[in-house]
Amino acid sequence: MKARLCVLGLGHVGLPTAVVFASKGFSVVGVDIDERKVDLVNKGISYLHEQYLDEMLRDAVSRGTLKATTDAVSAVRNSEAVIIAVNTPVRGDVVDLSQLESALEYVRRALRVGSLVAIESTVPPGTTAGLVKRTLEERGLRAEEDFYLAYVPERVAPGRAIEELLTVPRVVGGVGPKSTQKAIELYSNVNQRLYATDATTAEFVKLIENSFRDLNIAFANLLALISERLGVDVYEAIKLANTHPRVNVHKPGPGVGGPCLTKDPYMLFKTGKGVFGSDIILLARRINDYMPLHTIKIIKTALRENGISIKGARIAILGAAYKGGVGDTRESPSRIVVRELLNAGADVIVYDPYTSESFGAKRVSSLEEAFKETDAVVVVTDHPEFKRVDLSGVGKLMRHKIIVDGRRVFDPYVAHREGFKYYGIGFGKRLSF
Ligand code: SAJ
Repeated sequence: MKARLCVLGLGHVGLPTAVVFASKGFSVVGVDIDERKVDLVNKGISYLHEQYLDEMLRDAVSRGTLKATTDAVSAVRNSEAVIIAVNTPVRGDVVDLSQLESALEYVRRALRVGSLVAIESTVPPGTTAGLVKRTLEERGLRAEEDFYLAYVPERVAPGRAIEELLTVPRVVGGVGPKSTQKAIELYSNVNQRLYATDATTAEFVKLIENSFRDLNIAFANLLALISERLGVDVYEAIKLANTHPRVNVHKPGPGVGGPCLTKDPYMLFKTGKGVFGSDIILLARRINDYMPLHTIKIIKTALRENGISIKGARIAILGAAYKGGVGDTRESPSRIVVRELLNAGADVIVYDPYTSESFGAKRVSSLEEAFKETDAVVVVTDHPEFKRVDLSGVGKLMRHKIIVDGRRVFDPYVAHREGFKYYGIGFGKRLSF
């Protein structure tokens, strides 16, 4: 018989995690303070847009392997393993661990002897071996003797959570060797590629991963700005640089969004504050935060060069989501682009096939409507649907054929051939209009 497992926090990480363990025969109880989420889960309905999640959730609930509740204490009391996947937001300089602390309070009260507690929420290095262990030991139980404690960072990208939970390697760091072993035993039921370490290293690894990506994208964005000055195409330059076997520059774009890359680097910065060179993390954040504003600059240049006043110009934004293929709009650069254009008096419309969010601008529900009578189309999100747009068709609908491509979803030369005035982030070449 597989262990009884409880997952505290039914968010973007917790819900797919609960479903995946339930699909492997565990008896899982998911806990959330949000009654709406609990009700939906118990009805077998997912509130997240995740591939495979709907069917797997329905199946787990109908087979009785997954239940949801708001009663954390009973759920913990009846479980041999507890996974904590609550939010740990960062606001300015402050890491808000209040949700983790309240989850720990329930666990502290109800933890069974011999149980495993695995933390998946992103936390400052040292938290599991420090605050978490201290809190759980308050009742007199000892980690490594009476219970086991490990940090197991989540690595799921929203939209591909199920697939990534099953296939992306995981790092498992216990507060001692027995805890690491117990956590490996649990997670090996859903994932075969597990790497053992200690809890603090695992916490550090999580911050390294997202900060590395943020720094790499910031470098790509810097190269885009330099390319515009040089008169070259940054995509071509990066593609060629990446033919070097030891180079892997990411893609530039109109900004970095989502809940992870916009937050975790600040946690790493705080951890390394005062260490020589740690400012590089903040500088990368600043570059990435600047990119939506740079996009506005390009839009303004495009309009000016074509004799169009931004006041009243009809501008279509393709994409509200923070990245391609998902409807998630958390920290999306699109919000900033829309806000700045509305402030400048433009008539802004937003089209996103994955979400109805439009950040206060008008929303349209088809590509045709987005292109119709517009002065400029701005690509903010690299949704696959945008890459398939037939430019010759939609071009006929526009008032002015101007494209500002933030994600290189269109080939500049094809657009040019179709009579568009093409502007792109990092596209410094001047195609003769
Ligand atoms: N982006 C670029 N250029 C790129 C890649 C991404 O501008 O070359 C932008 C995206 O458009 C998006 C933002 O960066 O706005 C973040 O997207 P993402 O695909 O890098 O990542 P997330 O935030 O969806 O998920 C990340 C992942 N981390 C890494 O790839 C190192 C995921 O594996 C983590 O589980 C997740 O953070 C998390 O929860 O921490």
